[in-house]
Amino acid sequence: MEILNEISEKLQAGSAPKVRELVTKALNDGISAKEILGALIDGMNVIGIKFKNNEVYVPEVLIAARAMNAGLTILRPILSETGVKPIGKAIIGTVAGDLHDIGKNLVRMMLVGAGLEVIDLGVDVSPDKFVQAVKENNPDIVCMSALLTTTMPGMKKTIDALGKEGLRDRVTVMIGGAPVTFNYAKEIGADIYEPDAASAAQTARKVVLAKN
Ligand code: B1M
Repeated sequence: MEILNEISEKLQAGSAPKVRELVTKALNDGISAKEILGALIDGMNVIGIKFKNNEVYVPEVLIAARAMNAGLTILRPILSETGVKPIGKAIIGTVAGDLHDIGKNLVRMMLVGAGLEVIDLGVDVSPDKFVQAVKENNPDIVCMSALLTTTMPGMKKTIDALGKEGLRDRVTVMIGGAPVTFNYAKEIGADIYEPDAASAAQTARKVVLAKN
């Protein structure tokens, strides 16, 4: 669909107002929020490849990320629509030292869409902060996101910190993010690895329904 290509292109060009306008138009034209989300992710992927190849630099990536967030803000209420009482609780955050939050925000939205109450701790979340949030909120699931190979160890540190405080058995730990793998999850003692936001939400729903 032409408009989906246009959304992807405007995101790559970093035009938040245009992305906002086109996302609204696409919704009004009856295109599903899921398809529009696909176009936004496609655009961000192109930026990711260009960033890797030094064809674009941090400022361009930041303005593309801002345009992505402009689109996501419009899709959020639709993707999160449930209208029912939460089936369980999750806390989510990007681990210490890591400021990437687009994927984490997507997972958060999809979790809400899957019927969970979500407490978002934001980015650069230390193991202590995760532990404190588990003590305060008693969630069913702790969700951690990492986009840098250098920050992935923060996931293990958080799992270890939960263990130290005697909280590990109370929560299911789910991890994800571009460099994270199933094997890494196994290695550090996480319960679940999911590669994308939709699978993360589906699995979280299954887990909390089985628990509650
Ligand atoms: Co960053 N960055 N970045 N960056 N950045 C990457 C990750 C990188 C792969 C780019 C590259 O070199 N090709 C590279 C990491 C290399 C590595 O570690 N191996 C990199 C680097 C190096 C850096 C800096 C160090 C650059 C610098 O300053 N020299 C720096 C670090 C800053 C820091 O965090 N301390 C940095 C900075 C930035 C920006 C600030 C400019 C910006 C972030 C803006 C923001 O998030 N608000 C940025 C961006 C945007 C990217 C890329 C281009 C795109 C990431 C993204 O948002 N993707 C990225 C390249 C890439 O990934 N192709 C790159 C879209 C998003 C939807 O996907 O987050 O993967 P993603 O989420 C997916 C899945 O992974 C999954 O679901 C989502 C989709 O369904 N998922 C989960 C995510 N979390 C999950 C949790 C789950 C389950 C699934 O369960 C709990």
